[in-house]
Amino acid sequence: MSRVIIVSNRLPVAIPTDPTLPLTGSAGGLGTSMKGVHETGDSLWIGWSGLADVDLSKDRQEELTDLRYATVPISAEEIREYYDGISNSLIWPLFHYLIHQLPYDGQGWQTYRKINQRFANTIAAHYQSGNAVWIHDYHLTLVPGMLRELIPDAQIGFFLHIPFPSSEVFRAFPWREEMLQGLLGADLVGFHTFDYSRHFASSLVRILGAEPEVDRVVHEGRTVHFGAFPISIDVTGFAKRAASTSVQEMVQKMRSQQTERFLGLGIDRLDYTKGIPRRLLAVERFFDKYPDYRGQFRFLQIAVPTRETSAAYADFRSFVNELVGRINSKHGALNAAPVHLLYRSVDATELSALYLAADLMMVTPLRDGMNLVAKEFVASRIDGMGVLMLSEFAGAAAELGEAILVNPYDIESVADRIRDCLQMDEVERRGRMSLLARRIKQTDNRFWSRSFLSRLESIAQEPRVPFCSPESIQGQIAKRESRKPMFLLDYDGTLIGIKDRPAMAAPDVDLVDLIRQLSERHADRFWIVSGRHRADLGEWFPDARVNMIAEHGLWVRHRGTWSKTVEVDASWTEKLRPILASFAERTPGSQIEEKSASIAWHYRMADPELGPAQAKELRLHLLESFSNLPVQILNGKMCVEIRVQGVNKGITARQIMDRFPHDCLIAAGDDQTDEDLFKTLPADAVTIKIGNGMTGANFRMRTPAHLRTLLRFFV
Ligand code: ADQ
Repeated sequence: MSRVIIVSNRLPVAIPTDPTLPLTGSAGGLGTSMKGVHETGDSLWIGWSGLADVDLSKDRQEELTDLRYATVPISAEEIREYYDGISNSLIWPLFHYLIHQLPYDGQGWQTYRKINQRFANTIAAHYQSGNAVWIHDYHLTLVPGMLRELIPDAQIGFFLHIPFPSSEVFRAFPWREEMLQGLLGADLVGFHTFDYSRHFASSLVRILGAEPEVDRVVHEGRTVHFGAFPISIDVTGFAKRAASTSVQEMVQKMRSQQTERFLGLGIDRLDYTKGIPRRLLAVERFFDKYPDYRGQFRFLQIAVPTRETSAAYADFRSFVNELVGRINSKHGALNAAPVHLLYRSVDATELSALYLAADLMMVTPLRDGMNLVAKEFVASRIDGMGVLMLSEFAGAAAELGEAILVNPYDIESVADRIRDCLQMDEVERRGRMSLLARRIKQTDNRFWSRSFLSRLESIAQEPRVPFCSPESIQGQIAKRESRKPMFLLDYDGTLIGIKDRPAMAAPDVDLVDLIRQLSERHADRFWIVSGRHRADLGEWFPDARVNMIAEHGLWVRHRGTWSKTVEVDASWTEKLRPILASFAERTPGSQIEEKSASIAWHYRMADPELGPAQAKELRLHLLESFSNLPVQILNGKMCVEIRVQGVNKGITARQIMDRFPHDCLIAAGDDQTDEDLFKTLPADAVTIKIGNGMTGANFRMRTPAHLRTLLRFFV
């Protein structure tokens, strides 16, 4: 595997301000999961040192370089805007669906942009050809796009550690287009679950008007892949640690000191997304409803303080304190408190011992990208015991279906589930835990990073057709010293932009003039090749010198005379008309268009997700019910067209090519029907795809305006 440049907001080490003190590890899901990649492979890790406005000593710098870390300096003021402001006060709550928590003054985007650019510049400075760059998380969403600008051929992966919210929520983000464009700079965008990936695709449709498939989208002439790569943990490491003497002794000690029969456990960063208050309210309700458990059950919450500079987090801490006080005074006794709260980090041994000592692990976030605590708990239960209660809103729920899944907002039901878990018989407990253990063993953290990186590498091997400028294509054609170029040009989306309604695509004065000049100059070698009805084309280009192929090849107009290329029976359109009419009725904004031997359903004006979904259904229905008809179903641009078999742009274009001598072929088109044409042309033809989308063409241009610039070289 090639050298990997790992990029995250923070380096995975805590660097003391005192240069004489040693580096220590830092807690957090990302660091733990990526450490393996860094320690075992050839990699460089780029991130902020964690120290604002501090110049690291020379020795410290050297120490970091030896560990293959490179730092990005960030000042205290920049941290306030980029990290506390945009990243943690805006993106974090929004992506966790806590939209009411967004600040009124969303300032700092300029700084977010500036720091992202600094990261991109630092990566570019360390980048060597063939490296894979793996950028992490919501602090750095613009970096893929910025790096793509600096190094167009770079292999760039991006992984989001938090949820990607529904497009209905994401659209509230003020810089939504810019963020999506930034992410699309990557070759591969990874999420924890398929749902997040689906939400991302839906935002691409609704916000950028893109046309993604289930796991990819063509953007700026590149295919950007996306999908689910559920993060995991070092499963064997946790199991080994759980079996160690030090952990086993600690568990014994904990158990011997425990006066209650059952221990419930919560381990989280003290973050408002983790559902700690509602979890405590559920514990309170549990004691209210089942008072026999007083003195029988103790709930221990370990909450490591986090983002302490933020006011939202400080207020949150005092709220949690109040709740614990209330529950303890209500359900406690002189010598016993049913809820125990520790604000601190625990070391690895303590963490494993706690996981093993707990009868019930409560992982009940309101939203969580994945939640590694749930997986760590399962990996630690080498005794096959313990019950995992898991929020439906944690990404981990998509994998850990044998846990007791709960809705953390339904406090009454969580209270009941606590009792169910404590009463669960040993057979069920062991059964569930063994299934969970099997599941996480198959996909540990090494599997996660390997599958992401190998996917990224395989994408890099795919052929790319990037956007070209008119000048560069002209340069290529000039090399052939052609005297008789032949032009085969599609109309809609190629010579003119796609319009909401087919009837609105009449040519502008400039285009009419350009076509006239090209037709005059190249005569029989200049052809418009369109799927349009011949009446439209004839009306728009009355000049008899303009040659054209209409209705996907069924009609040809040469020197002003229309002729049909083949006799076809189009009586089948009668059968299809009512079907298309019913889809048009059910899909507001869509409409039917009829031609001599085809019928089409256009959905450009329909809802951007409903239209494509209905199109899929229509295609399926047609395939299932009308497979005996002599027709072909075409996937046009925002349109499903059913046309007679044996007619296509390629077949007719071949006849034209054979008839009129030429020494170079130039063809351009924007949709699936033009791919038929590209396929039939010889390998040395200059084929040009206009816009995004998969293509077999050998060049790609951004818009019809770019193609027109190219054509002006030939008048
Ligand atoms: P986090 O929000 O940090 O991660 P999580 O996945 O639970 O959440 O990881 C927390 C890590 O910190 C775990 O390894 C846990 O053991 C450790 N930890 C938590 N509290 C601790 C304590 N008191 N003492 C010691 N260690 C403690 C983000 C996303 C998650 C996603 C991860 C990884 O929010 O949804 O799972 O990234 O992608």
